Amino acid sequence: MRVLVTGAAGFIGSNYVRTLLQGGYPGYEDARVTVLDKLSYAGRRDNLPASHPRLEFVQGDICDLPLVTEVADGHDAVLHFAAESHVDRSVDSAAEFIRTNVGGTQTLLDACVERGVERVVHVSTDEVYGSIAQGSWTEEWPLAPNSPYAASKAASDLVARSYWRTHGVDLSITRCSNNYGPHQHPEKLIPLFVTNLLRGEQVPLYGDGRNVREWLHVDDHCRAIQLVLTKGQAGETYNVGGGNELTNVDITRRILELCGADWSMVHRVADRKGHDLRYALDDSKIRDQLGYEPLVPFEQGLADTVAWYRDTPSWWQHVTQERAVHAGTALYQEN
Ligand code: NAD
Ligand code: TDX
Repeated sequence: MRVLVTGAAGFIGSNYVRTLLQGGYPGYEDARVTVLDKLSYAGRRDNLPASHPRLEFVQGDICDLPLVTEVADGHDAVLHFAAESHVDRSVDSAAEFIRTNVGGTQTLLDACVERGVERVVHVSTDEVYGSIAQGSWTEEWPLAPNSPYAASKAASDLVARSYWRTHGVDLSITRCSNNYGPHQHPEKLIPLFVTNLLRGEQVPLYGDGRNVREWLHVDDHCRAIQLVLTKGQAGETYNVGGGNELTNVDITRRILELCGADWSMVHRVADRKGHDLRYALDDSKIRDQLGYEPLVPFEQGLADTVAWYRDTPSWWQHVTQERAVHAGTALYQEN
């Protein structure tokens, strides 16, 4: 078994590959992995083992058709994580999101068709459904993305679906809620707040902080992706949720407590443009059909994540310095 994993120098893909190489997915203990990653600002080679007998790392762009076609050759399955993933950056500038998330997905799938890859999982997000005031989204819910990031992911989902319908690619799509865990770039809420507090700095809470997100540990997301890879049906989409629904004020309080800080460390800043109020998934399909259930208790997962950032400053210190250059733009304007 040979698996090609795109974007696995990033947060979620690297978690998947590390677990796979550690023998964490039954039946895949001997699987060989090729990682294709551009190493954008979000990708880090050191998120993966420096060398491993079952790992090959290729630095390259999923939009580069000759390269992707060559790399795809001989693989049984493709797991497609590579994307521009941060909403605020897409508000600043959308072009790279459309290029990578839409064009890159189309290019990758052309390569899969050309090289006869047998199985593809396209990793997507709950944000494609928009925002929901009450209740939760099933997979049949209409797509109504609000940010350029979410729109680019929705477009890529439709491109992916079309390669199943048109070219007969055995492809499934996953749509997961907000992930948290180690190795997440400090531009996202949890690692940003934790690393700011560890440096004795305030945390920037957008707007009134009443926006709701459903937080799922990255280990649970990756196990769900493995289930979809091995048991999912072609042409089907699977929501992956079951995390904890919390307002941003609630999660901020928990992070403050774990970092030994209080509310005086919160800096209210201008709201994100087009800020989605609430995400909530109905994930009964993957539970009932594939036997998924999240295993990491939220309190434990969050405490472990804070501990990882506390114990691994060498991983994030230089990244937060880069972010400081970005701060001072519209992203962190005061109310
Ligand atoms: P990330 O930003 O941490 O990692 C993205 C990776 O893709 C990086 O290693 C980057 O170098 C690589 N990449 C970017 N552009 C590329 C290109 N053109 N060619 C090759 N590689 C490229 O993202 P993440 O949080 O790990 O998210 C992974 C996937 O999961 C994305 O598709 C995202 O939409 C989806 N997702 C994320 C979350 C979340 O909470 N983070 C939730 C649901 C779904
Ligand atoms: O500094 C901040 N202050 C703040 O209040 C940041 C970075 C975020 N927020 C708010 C905005 C959101 O309501 O916190 C919430 C979470 O923000 P992000 O961590 O940026 O995540 P979100 O926008 O919800 O999107 C995430 O989940 C779905 C991922 O980044 C996406 O890749 C994934 O698809």
